[in-house]
Order: sequence, then structure tokens, then C-alpha cells
Amino acid sequence: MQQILNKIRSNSWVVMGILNVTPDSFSDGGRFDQLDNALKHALQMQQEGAQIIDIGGESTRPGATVVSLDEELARVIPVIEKIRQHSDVAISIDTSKPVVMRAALAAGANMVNDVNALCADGALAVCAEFDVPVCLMHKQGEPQTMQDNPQYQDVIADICRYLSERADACVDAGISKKNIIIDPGFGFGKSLENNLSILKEMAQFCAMPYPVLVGISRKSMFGMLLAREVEQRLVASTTAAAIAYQKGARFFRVHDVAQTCDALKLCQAIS
Ligand code: 7PJ
Repeated sequence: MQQILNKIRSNSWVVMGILNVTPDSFSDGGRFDQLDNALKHALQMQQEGAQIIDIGGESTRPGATVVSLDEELARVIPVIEKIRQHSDVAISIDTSKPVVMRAALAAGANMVNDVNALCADGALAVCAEFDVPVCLMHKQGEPQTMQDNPQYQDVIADICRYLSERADACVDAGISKKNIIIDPGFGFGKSLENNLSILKEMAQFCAMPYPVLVGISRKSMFGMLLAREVEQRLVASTTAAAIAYQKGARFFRVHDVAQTCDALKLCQAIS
């Protein structure tokens, strides 16, 4: 993981492939099939150029329902163990729950990706103890209702202030500054206009003393802007990644790994 963090201090970039662990993964007899599918998908994304696999068992999409602790553990831990048996690819655990963070890190995950920016009681302490990179994401409100009516004084300044406060909280809790990654949180309590401002002003986040992660892949902002269904958002997603790279973002959380890597290779070649 430190190698990955060092890499992005130059003009290089890192793609994080999204591995969704689906709600019915562990019902009835599907268990081993589902695990094998998850492993296959992870290995394929690694082959295509992903240096980190981001595993999430709690859907945080707009409108998603809350998942219990036991359910989330049952979804993600077997997948982490399975990948660890076959690959040394870096694994990121996408969770807000300290118990899941601890179990995932103990099972071989290398990084914590928290859409709640380590706000849950005990989250900072777990990450400090394991001394792993953390991604702090901004969101406004909670997934159930966050898209209803997002409000900002100044969307860029408000997000920068929040991320800066959360980074300070990390350092106060003993998390190394070099382990902090920030993320403006596309789609998390943001209107289309807010999301476009964030992309346009990406350089302002990148001017903060932390690397920036962008999660914009297939998001509903493209549905709104382009009237495209989720499977038809590849071109917009890779274009957005290229724009964000040019403005200084270095981590990209994506579904379409090979295509995003192509776009970023081109960007880097002319940088
Ligand atoms: C993000 C995330 C994001 C980070 C999700 C989806 C929603 N983690 N997890 N940043 N989005 N760090 O992929 O549509 O933007 S889940």
C-alpha cells in the first residue's frame, strides 16, 4: 500500500476497482458460486490494471437501506479471505462501521474507504491502530434522503472545510498524515449542478495537502445530464476521470477498469 501511495506523488494514478457484494450473496446454496464470482471479478479487475479492489457490503447509493452489522460482516469477510488466498492485490474495505473495519483489516484488507469519513465512534481508533491508508469522503445527509434537497453556502468551500476538519481529526487520533486520502463525494447529497461544480473545481480539492480520490463511475449525475441508463455511462465516466486527472486527482474508484486505465494512460502521457 505504501508503494501505491508513493506512486501517486508523481504524475501517476491508481485505479480502484469496485467489487460489490450483492445482498443475496450468502443466501441458500449460492454461497460458493457467489464467492467464486467475486474472486473472478477481483482478479479480472487486477488483470485490467486495478491496483486496489474496493469491497463494499453496504449499499450507500441514494435511497439504499441500512444493512445490519452481522449481514455486512457475512457479506464482506469471506470475500476478503477468498481474494487473499489467491492474490496479493491491495484490498480496500468500503464501510463506515468500526467492527467491519477491524474484521476486514484482520482478514487482509489494506485500506479503509469510508463514505462517513470515520465519524462513527471508534472508527478513527481502529484506523490508527492498523496504520492503514484511509479515504475520507464528504457527504451531506444520509443515503436514504440525501438527494432530496442538498444545500450549500458554497459547495466547494463547504466540502474543503469538512475534509480539512476530518483530516485534522484523523491526525489528532494518531493517523499518519501520509495515510490520508480525501474525496469530495460525487452524488452524496449533491445536485447535478453541485456535482458539475465539484468536477470543474477539482483543482481546489487537489490543492489540499492530501491526494484526492474520485468516485464518479456510472453515477446518476450522468443519468440526469445525458439521460443514459447506468450501463450506458461508460464514455461519460471515463471522460470525467480524465478531466479529474488533469485537475490533479490521482485515485479513481471505477467499475470499468480497463477503459479508465486507457484514458488515464493517455492523460499521463501528455502530462
Ligand atoms: C463512493 C464510494 C465515492 C468513495 C460509493 C456508487 C456509490 N467511496 N462508495 N467515493 N461511492 N470513496 O458507487 O455509486 O464516490 S457507493
